[in-house]
Amino acid sequence: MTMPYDTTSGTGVPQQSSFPAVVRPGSSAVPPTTVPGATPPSVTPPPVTPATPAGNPPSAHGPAPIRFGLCGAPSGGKTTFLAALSIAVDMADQPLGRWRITATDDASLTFLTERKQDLVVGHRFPAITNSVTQYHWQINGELPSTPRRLRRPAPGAKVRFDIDVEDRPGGDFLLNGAAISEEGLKRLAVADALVLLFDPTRDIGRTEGAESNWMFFHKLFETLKLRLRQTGRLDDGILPHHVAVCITKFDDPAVFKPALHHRLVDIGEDGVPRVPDDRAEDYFGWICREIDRYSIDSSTLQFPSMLRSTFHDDRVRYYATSSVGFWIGPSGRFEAGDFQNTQLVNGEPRLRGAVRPVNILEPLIALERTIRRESR
Ligand SMILES: Nc1nc2c(ncn2[C@@H]2O[C@H](COP(=O)(O)OP(=O)(O)OP(=O)(O)O)[C@@H](O)[C@H]2O)c(=O)[nH]1
Ligand SMILES: [Mg+2]
Repeated sequence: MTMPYDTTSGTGVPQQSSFPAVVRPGSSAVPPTTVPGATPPSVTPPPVTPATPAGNPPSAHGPAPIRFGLCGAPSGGKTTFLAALSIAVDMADQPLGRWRITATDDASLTFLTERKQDLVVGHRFPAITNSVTQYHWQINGELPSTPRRLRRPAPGAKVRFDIDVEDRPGGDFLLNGAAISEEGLKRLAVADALVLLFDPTRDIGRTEGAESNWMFFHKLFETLKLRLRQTGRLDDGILPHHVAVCITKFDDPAVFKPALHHRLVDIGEDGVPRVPDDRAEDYFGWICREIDRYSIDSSTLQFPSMLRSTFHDDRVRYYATSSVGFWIGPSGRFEAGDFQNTQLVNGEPRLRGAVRPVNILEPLIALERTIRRESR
């Protein structure tokens, strides 16, 4: 059972009912704590693997991989999302079930181990992505027991799926010139699922000339439609993908405080603040409308309707996600007055404490379950 978080009962959270201007660079409208004299951030570039042809051949060792297209603006949190995935897998427990992740090639192993180590030990975020890399991971899990009458998998059903995902610089999604190769576009067009990262901190307090999230998606979607139309796979003008819309950086005070104030956040039995699944679409609509109130153009407001006209309604799910999660202090539980898990160190955003991902593994499991169910 979850409880709506009550901001009126002396939790100590500062009142903040609407979005303030964002201070850039960095992601927080509320500048994080600065720790002087710390070491500079990691600049290790990601490993580069040669491109393999788009396609979804059945693996000799199991079911065909689920091809995910990961899309989002620069600094929107794509690489951190992938880096936090293995931590989310390690930490998963009831009600999500128990899960494991295994790299299936060297580049994916290097990313998994080095980026995880950066987050866990170095408290560092990944460096800006400047090249395209493909990653392949095998995910194994055991779903929690659920009553058969709900037509869900049998108690303790074992699940396995392989992820095939490409990480690229966010600027590529503007599709200026040949930013994404024909091969890359084909890969996105034939992907089973799209994971779309909407970064609210990009749109909050945006100034003239700064591109909104919408700019990184609208041309992409129209281009994918054209590609699929050319191959006869466009469905009544609608893209056939299953979609997880991840509204990122839920832990950022500029996002979290207004959401808390508007009673969109529940605290689960595990003590983790979340937007409940059945209110996540409302949360997205709300955040876009709130941002629009102070926006220099109408592109943020346009985002939800763009999704509605691009994808099948029943194939889109929404998640308030945080790759790094919330700070837990000496009390051992979430405190509304002290929750921020990032800080500035020598001008660079760094983690303050342990990574506790929120809704990072969940969208992938839900997409896999839906895709497998539909393919039966
Ligand atoms: N508060 C908060 N900040 C985050 C989170 N994830 C990422 N960030 C911040 O956003 C920055 C960019 O994250 P990346 O994962 O590198 O973003 P990206 O989409 O891969 O960016 P490009 O590689 O430039 O396309 C990080 O350096 C952090 O400062 C999160 O879960 N919470
Ligand atoms: Mg990146």
